[in-house]
Amino acid sequence: MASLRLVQVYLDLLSQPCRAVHLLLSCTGIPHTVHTVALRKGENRTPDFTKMNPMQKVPVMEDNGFILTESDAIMKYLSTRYDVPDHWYPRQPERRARVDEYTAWHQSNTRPHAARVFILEVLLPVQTGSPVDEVRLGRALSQLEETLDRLESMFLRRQPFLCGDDISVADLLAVCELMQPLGGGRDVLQQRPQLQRWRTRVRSAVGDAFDRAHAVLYALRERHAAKL
Ligand SMILES: N[C@@H](CCC(=O)N[C@@H](CS)C(=O)NCC(=O)O)C(=O)O
Repeated sequence: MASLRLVQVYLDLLSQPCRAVHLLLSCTGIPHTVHTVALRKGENRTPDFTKMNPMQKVPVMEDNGFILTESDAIMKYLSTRYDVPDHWYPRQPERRARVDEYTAWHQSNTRPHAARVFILEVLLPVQTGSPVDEVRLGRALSQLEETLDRLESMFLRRQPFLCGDDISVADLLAVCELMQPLGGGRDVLQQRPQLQRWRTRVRSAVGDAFDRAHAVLYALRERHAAKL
């Protein structure tokens, strides 16, 4: 494994949690090196990678010999370890708890529900050559709608970002998941002006790094559209 003292991250930018980690590193300027692990080529199953993460998943971070998996843990570690603006993961207990509240909820709501739409509409048809299962897709879309309702009525109820007045790691995790179905040409926020305004705020807070991180997803959308 790399022995430089820079933060090392192992990512595939087609993966939502990897993009969230990448965006945090780009926005905060933490010196780092990116190692691409191409999931489609099975690079997450090599012996070296498996030694680092026996679960064979990305993202993985290494900081001076300390290896960490799970995007949520990685982003909170980086925000705590390095001198980054406080809004990413506030130190004040109640504000920090708000970020933890969202990120805990995220893992069983935004993450699986948006990902399932992408899996059913893009990944499975490519992997199996079968047409989209419209019944399962319909169910996944209605579950996602419930999650979008909660995002609007709970997390964005009285504030511009999910956990307060400024952007945090929670917004990065959420936006990367909600962008994913765009790979199949589906904007899941199309009928959701409140969430669209939030996405625009996140995009402007992040700047050019947003489109750079999503370039591979945009390319997939083009390929998908060309096949239709
Ligand atoms: N909860 C983990 C999820 C990690 C994960 O599921 N990564 C996927 C890509 S989005 C992966 O590496 N899949 C490879 C595989 O399962 O073979 C996180 O947030 O980091």
